[in-house]
Amino acid sequence: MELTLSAKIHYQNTHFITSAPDIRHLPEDEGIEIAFAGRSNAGKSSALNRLTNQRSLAKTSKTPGRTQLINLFKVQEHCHIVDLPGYGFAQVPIELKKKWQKSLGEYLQKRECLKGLVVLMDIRHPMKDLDQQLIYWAVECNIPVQVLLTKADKLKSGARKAQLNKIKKDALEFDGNVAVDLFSSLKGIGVDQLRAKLDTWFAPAILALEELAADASVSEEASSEEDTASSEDNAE
Ligand SMILES: Nc1nc2c(ncn2[C@@H]2O[C@H](COP(=O)(O)OP(=O)(O)OP(=O)(O)O)[C@@H](O)[C@H]2O)c(=O)[nH]1
Ligand SMILES: [Mg+2]
Repeated sequence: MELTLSAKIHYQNTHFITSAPDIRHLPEDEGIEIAFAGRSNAGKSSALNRLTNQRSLAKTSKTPGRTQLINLFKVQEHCHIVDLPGYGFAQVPIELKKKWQKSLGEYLQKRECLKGLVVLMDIRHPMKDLDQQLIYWAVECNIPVQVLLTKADKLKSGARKAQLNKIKKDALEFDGNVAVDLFSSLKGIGVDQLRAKLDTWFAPAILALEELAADASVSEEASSEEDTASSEDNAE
């Protein structure tokens, strides 16, 4: 079931919280977290900046492997986004690669608050081994996946559609909750759709907060009624 929100999430309010060298150093496992993952240079940081309408919330770079730390951002109370370090960067020593793969697997399996994974792939080089591995892990852990075919502006409209259809078909192989969409940070393609998807993933946290607020105002009303009743009693 998809939840709809009465209150809008303002992605432009997103702000940086902390950088962690590995998942053990992330803050408390609470609320709802959505992770952005993908190969180095796939366009993760650019997508985050576009999503939040901020020029330099996440650092972008022409040199692959720029984001080496796990960066945590807060969208609003109990709603977080994580920018994971890019994988598949050729110049990284094999030992480091293995260590990172291990901790990525651990993060997906153990982080209870992780409720959605956005996997970004350059539309011209999608579904590499590590992309597939990551999606398999997420499906196994029942985490919904949104694949974004980034830099869609690099292909002409016909080739773009053909690639989207091909990858949508490939994604059926995972036999899980795996959606595929086009994306371009440069041209703004797919941005509203991405916000709508994140809204549905964040919805349980927002609804829980709304319920808490409603409960608080009901109990406040009840106590003010009691106050009025007792002052009437006193007046008698
Ligand atoms: N044409 C085009 N270029 C893009 C787009 N998104 C990102 N780029 C370029 O791709 C390069 C890498 O973008 P980043 O957003 O830094 O990629 P990243 O996935 O965060 O990279 P790492 O942090 O190194 O893993 C930069 O030169 C961006 O300007 C896009 O939508 N269209
Ligand atoms: Mg980055």
